Amino acid sequence: MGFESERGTDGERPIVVVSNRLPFTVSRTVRGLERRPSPGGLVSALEPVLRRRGGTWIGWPGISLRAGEQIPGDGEAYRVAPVELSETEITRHYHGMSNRTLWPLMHSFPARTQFDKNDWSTYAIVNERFGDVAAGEALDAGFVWIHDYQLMLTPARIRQSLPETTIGFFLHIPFPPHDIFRLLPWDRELLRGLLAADLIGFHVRSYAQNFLDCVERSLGARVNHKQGIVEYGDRTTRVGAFPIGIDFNQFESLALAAPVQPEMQREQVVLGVDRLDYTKGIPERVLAFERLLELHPEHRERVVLLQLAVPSRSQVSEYKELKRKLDELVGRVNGRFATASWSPIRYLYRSVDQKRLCALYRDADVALITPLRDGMNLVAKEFIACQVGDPGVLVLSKLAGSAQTMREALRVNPYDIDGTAEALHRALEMEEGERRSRILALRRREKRDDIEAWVNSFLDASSSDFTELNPLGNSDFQAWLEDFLQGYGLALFLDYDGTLCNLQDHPTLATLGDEMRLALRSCAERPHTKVAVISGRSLEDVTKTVGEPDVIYAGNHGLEIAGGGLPPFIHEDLVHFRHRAEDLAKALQKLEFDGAWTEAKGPTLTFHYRSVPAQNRESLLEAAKQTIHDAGYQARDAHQAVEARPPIGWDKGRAVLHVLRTLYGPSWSERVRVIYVGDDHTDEDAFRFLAGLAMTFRVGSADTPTEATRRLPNVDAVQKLLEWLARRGTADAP
Ligand code: ADQ
Repeated sequence: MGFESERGTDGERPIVVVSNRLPFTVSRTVRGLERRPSPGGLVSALEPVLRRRGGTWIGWPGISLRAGEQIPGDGEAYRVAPVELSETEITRHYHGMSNRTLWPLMHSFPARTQFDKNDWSTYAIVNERFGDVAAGEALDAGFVWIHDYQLMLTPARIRQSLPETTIGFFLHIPFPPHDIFRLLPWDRELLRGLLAADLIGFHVRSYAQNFLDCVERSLGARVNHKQGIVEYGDRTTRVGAFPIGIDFNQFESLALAAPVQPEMQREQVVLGVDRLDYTKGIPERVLAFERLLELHPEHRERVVLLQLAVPSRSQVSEYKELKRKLDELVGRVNGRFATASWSPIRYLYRSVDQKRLCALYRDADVALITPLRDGMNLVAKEFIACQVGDPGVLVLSKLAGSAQTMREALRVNPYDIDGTAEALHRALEMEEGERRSRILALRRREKRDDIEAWVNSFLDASSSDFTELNPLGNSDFQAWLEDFLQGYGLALFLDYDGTLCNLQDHPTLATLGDEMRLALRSCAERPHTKVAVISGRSLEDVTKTVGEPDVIYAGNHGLEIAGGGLPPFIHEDLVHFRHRAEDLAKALQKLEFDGAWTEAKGPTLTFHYRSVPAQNRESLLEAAKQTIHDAGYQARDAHQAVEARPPIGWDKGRAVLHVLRTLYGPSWSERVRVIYVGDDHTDEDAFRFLAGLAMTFRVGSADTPTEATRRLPNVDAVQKLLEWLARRGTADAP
């Protein structure tokens, strides 16, 4: 993983940036709408890039706009497209799913995580809205860049309308290990949402590895861990580490220009700068500072901890609680050690303007940055850029992403209060030579790997060629199935259209290829192996179309079964529907305009509208569904068709179980393993029903959700699987 940092040929093309917030907050005043810059790492990272390249920034403006209200312009070189959110949506999407569920979970705080189904559904709706606005803006742009955990389903939404556009996603917070991520009831949906992107970036390698683990273990995707490539269904996504940087030169020049801060000259200053967030480890930091004063009394009256905390997410109760706790803690430590002329902790609960911040960074003796978990942490980098005078010391939590590259910092475990106190002591005592060596090395790296380098490396990776995974083949099947099958017989269930042959305009055109036929036959001829083809076609049709002698056939989605030595089966309720089916066929035939036609399959029917012009489809479909309902049938959407099925509690899953019990008796699971391969929603019935009972494969596009264990990209992959199954364990097997 990690990508070459050559500039791409289209390095300066406009881009569409999508993030939860616009790069400013809009407020309504007596003078009308006003905008002020939003705080946070992301904005300072991306705004200069958009200004230079042009494009659109899509995000929530911070208030509900009234009809006709326009966001005031700023003469900027890029467009702004606001996404409107209602109060409830803000509560559920932002405060709820984003900040009460994903934020703590992704930072590995499962005990702080709340799960709420309504928050989740609003999250999905809001993500779709962002996706729709983005798709509208992205028609001309070559690249859409989506940011962060509030928008993990947005790539999939954009992909629905823009199949060819390059989509990148960057996660600014950690991606936790599989054991934590899978606590989310919606983990698979989020992973699928992300995999619609072409490129997914994380700050550091370990987050990328965690993600790869999750898609492999929870979705059954094919993964090359070393190269960071994921193949899921018919799509390939690249995954890599892109450690974010800062605008180094800007911080450096602000530090050079800022006047001396008199309050920084009296004592040695230990500086903490954070959003007030429980992930930042601020109480632990205060405790470590207290321990320093206990263990090394020589620092009393000589050192102060200056802690700046920007108010953040103050509506969420966890944050209110943190504020209260911190006020109390600071009060206690100050009460314990303060003297007439000295107070150990100066705590400012507010935002500080950038010039002053840079002066404080420059004049601080130590930056004490101790998050319990942090995606990257830009404060550490800003401090380094501002070291233009007497060099200070960076004490940095090893649980921040930035610690992965900033190895010359004194790295601490923030949970280890004594250890942090000792590191702080060492920092305060460090000689100038050592300080300078460490700072110089840190500065060199941060200057080189600045924000521009970050943006370029991500954009270059998005437009560069890459090696695809080796084609799906025997080694994959071996890894997935060998242990599963070992010592058992095999019952193999296969859908027909879209699984054993490609979908065609008319069912009569869908014939079995020679090689597929051979593979199917070889499987059926293997000892201890049963093959069944289970289709929506009528039993007669599928039996004739496939025409292999040793195979079991199930027609009408399993309502009728025969062949392969099995006693013929017809679902007992079907007798009630024969006549109704004939009447329904006549009623549907009356709707056969514009090339629509009815396929009568005995107890079930399919109304095909593939050749109907798009503009006439909706009304025709509605009429067909109504006709089906009126006849007492159930209407279900199929490939360019609608199916009419009798309302019998039966589906392909139940049909599979019937076959297994008839062939092997009630303890069938002691004798055979079951594999089911299918490509549509009627197979999803089987995937759901057979969960835990079978290994299931969904064929085709990665965009449709599936309950199957794994995916196969296309019909060719099904053929390869059958070939492997047929040869498995024999002399000519690989
Ligand atoms: P944040 O959690 O917001 O970002 P961080 O990377 O530290 O964390 O950025 C905070 C920003 O706010 C810095 O630019 C800092 O200067 C500013 N700031 C903090 N306190 C301030 C104060 N009192 N006054 C003024 N400014 C203040 C998320 C992830 C991080 C990741 C970034 C970027 O949580 O891990 O590094 O995105 O990807």
